[in-house]
Amino acid sequence: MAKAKKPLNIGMIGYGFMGRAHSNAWRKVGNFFDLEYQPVLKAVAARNQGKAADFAARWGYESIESDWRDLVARDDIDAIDICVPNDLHMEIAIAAAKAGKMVLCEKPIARTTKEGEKMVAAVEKAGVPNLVWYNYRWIPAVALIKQIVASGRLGKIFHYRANFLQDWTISPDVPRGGAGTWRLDVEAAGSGVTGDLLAHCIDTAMWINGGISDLSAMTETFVKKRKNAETGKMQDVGIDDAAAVMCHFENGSLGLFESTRYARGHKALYTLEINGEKGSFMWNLHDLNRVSWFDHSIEGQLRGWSSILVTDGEHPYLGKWWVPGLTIGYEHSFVHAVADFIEGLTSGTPAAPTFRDALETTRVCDAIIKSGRTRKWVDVR
Ligand code: SOE
Repeated sequence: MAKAKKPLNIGMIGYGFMGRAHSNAWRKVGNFFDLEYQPVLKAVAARNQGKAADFAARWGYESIESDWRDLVARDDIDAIDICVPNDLHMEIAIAAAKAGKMVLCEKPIARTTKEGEKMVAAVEKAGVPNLVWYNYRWIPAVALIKQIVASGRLGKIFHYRANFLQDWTISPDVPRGGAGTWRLDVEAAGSGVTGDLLAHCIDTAMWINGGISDLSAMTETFVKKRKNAETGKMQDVGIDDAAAVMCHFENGSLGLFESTRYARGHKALYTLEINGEKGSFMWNLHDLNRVSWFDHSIEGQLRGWSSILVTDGEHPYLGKWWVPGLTIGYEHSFVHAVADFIEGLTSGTPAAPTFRDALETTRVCDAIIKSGRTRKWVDVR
């Protein structure tokens, strides 16, 4: 008979796109991974009671709260999952840590490095487990790249490049503020594509290729005024619509990054490539189960790019799913995040990225915004 699992009571704050992605992960993880703890969807907090009740009914939360503070104060909650706009991350995370809760926070950790530093201090002072949901790390093909690069198989690394391209804000009618479109409100988001999209590329890049020392960035705001979703009045736009960055990594390699919401035709195209002395990898989100691999050690005539379908039991996480050859999707990255987080509770080795790890990404994002404004190279530290 399967061993009884300890409950891990989850308090979710927010019910948007990420609230759904995380709730799905909390629900599924125990069906596929053998873990000491079983997540229990205890409560969801949101200001709109009707929407919170609908969300709770759909995803199986036992109860609802209208104020996140009441959720944080509850004795029956072990972990707080923050799925609300960036301007609320700091206050909630600090309150949750003070209440002794584990804290999981949507990316980016905060609007600025300063806010992120306070969050890191709070969770570390309280000694509570913490995680930031940079979900693309948990795509098996990306995790495979990380493993092989870490093994030294690529030799010296020369280049890392990544793009994250979308096109959903081209229309000047998209408002500033509101559900989903809070990403266009600099007060709520902190920055535009830099914190929202480029942050994913930076997180994966530093995970695979190490820290970034200095950078030079070009940022642009194509639509300068948008309607405020609440007041209906036209307002200046404070976010970056597009960003292009060149940087040095601490290992001596060069980085190139681009993100935009103005690449017509691209909905969510995240691509990455790493080139080393002995080999290279390429990956893109639209073919997320595949990795292209070039191995220079193979004899000349047979040498070339090969395409690995990352679905074998020996590939990261895949042994927990179906049988070799059967693919998985975007949502599985969140399930893997939860599996690693819970595994970390048992092993005592915290899953990454912790708040401290994710703070480094925000530090780089802040340097990008600064460089875009000043048109100068910026040291990250
Ligand atoms: C923006 O459209 C967005 O939803 C980001 O907020 C997510 O982090 C990214 O994974 C997909 O695009």
